[in-house]
Amino acid sequence: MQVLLLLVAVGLCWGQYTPNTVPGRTSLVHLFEWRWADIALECERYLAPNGFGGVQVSPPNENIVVTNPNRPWWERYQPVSYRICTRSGNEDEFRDMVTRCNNVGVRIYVDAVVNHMCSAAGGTGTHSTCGSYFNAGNRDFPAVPYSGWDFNDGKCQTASGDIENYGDIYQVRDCRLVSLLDLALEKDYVRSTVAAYMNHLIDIGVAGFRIDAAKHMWPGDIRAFLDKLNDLNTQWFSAGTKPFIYQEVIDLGGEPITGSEYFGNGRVTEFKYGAKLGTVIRKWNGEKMAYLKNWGEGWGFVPSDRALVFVDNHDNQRGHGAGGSSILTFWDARLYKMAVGFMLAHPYGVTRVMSSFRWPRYFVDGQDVNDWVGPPSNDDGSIKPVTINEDTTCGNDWVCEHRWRQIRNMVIFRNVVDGEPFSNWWDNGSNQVAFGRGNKGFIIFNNDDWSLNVTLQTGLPAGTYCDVISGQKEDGSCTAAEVRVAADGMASFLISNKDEDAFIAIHADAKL
Ligand code: AAO
Repeated sequence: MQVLLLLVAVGLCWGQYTPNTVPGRTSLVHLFEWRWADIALECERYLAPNGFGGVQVSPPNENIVVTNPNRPWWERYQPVSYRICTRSGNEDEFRDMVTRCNNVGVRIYVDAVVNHMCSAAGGTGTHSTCGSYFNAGNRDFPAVPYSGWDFNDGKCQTASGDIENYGDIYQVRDCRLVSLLDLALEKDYVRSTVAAYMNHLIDIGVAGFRIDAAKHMWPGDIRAFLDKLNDLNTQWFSAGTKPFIYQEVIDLGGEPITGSEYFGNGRVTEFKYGAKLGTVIRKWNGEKMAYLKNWGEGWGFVPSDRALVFVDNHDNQRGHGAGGSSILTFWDARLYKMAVGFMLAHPYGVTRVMSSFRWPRYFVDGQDVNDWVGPPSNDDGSIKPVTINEDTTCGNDWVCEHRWRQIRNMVIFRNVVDGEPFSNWWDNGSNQVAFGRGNKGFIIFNNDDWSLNVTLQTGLPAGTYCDVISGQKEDGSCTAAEVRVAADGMASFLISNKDEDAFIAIHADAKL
């Protein structure tokens, strides 16, 4: 018992499992490919006032410039150095963003691409976002510096030098992921260099890291560089706080490498979550929302306190990575809002909301041939700013799902019900389901092809509540549907299957 308590205490101090958000804020948003200047503004004008906990930013370190195809989004996953210098902005702009976001209580999480450098076929020259010279063929990255000694070429046993079989754990860790030069993280020099890069970001004030391609690194090697990390900057975090760590490990089952191998380092991305939720909401494979009663560990997911979850991410929204065609995205807005609403209402995991840019999706034989298209940009390749329309949506082809009323209000819902138990589950045996979060919130979905008309126990105190999906409470009155909860907690719900949004959510702060 004492040992257990000690472990719990140590775990709390490590903090790599907790997102280090300010109290009462729970969700992260991935502002994919945004400029630092726009993120700083968004923290102040939108994320803080609406209770967002933090932002996952695109990789901030210098990357290769790819011109064939023309400036794909994925060039940012091919590092050339650890200088803070990308299409999103330079180090001054990055610092300004971190400071301004932290000052309004919104945290910044960096996507750390430390498994590899650019492709073996990356060529040589100064075609990098800051003009640093490199020679991929010679494994020479003087701006770090890394040289031939620092890569796994000698260790990988495949003929191509690339990962050829995900069933072989040695290939997956020691060979090149899609030809990306694989760093030798067993070397103390490489570990220290990676840690120095991350410490630079920690000192600037970031709250944690997404560890890209964690599956392709040995868990012990990740541990080794994490052990070298500083505590977070005490200008915004209490002394002794460790960075939040979530590792990108795609484990859909069926491969020898599992997410659980990485629990010692921090959380892991639970890819089953979005893949399964998409299947259920699409009603594929005979799935029904009624089956969501034991959502979470009951579906074979990692423990809730080790999971980082999302409906879609920057890869699987365009057919990269894993998850397949069941993944819901902004392209399927009606179902997407339901899925994100369910995720944000449900207590499982730390939740991340996706915020995308629109691209000219074009399918040929079921494959999106434009899956590479980069962020909205000008002719010179610079990323276009995120403009804000009068109706609060975004311009310049930024989708801004996080600004959709239904999604933004569910981010607030999750904050209001934080710590409350999953309660009062109801289902009709089909695709009409409802559940509460203690006496703080209640949500009900109709994903059947007929109307829902039911009276249920909400667990909420008596009163009139404003539905935060069809509208919200503004200046004490409700812009949308109202729900009357009786003295015994019961309330009646009517949801047509033809409604624009076939779900209703109410919570303590939406009481009139
Ligand atoms: C680009 C080009 C490549 C070129 C390369 C170098 O597309 O053709 O060779 O440059 O010139 C991103 C892009 C890549 C891009 C790369 C570098 O997505 O297209 O390559 O930047 O510019 C694996 C990894 C996972 C990775 C994912 C994309 O495990 O870590 O692939 N995600 C991260 C980032 C991602 C980034 C990188 C890593 C690299 O989020 O944006 O790449 O920094 C299986 C495995 C998965 C594996 C997938 C895809 O999944 O389990 O681990 O993900 O395959 O290869 C079923 C199975 C499921 C399986 C899936 C697909 O669903 O259940 O397990 O099928 O087969």
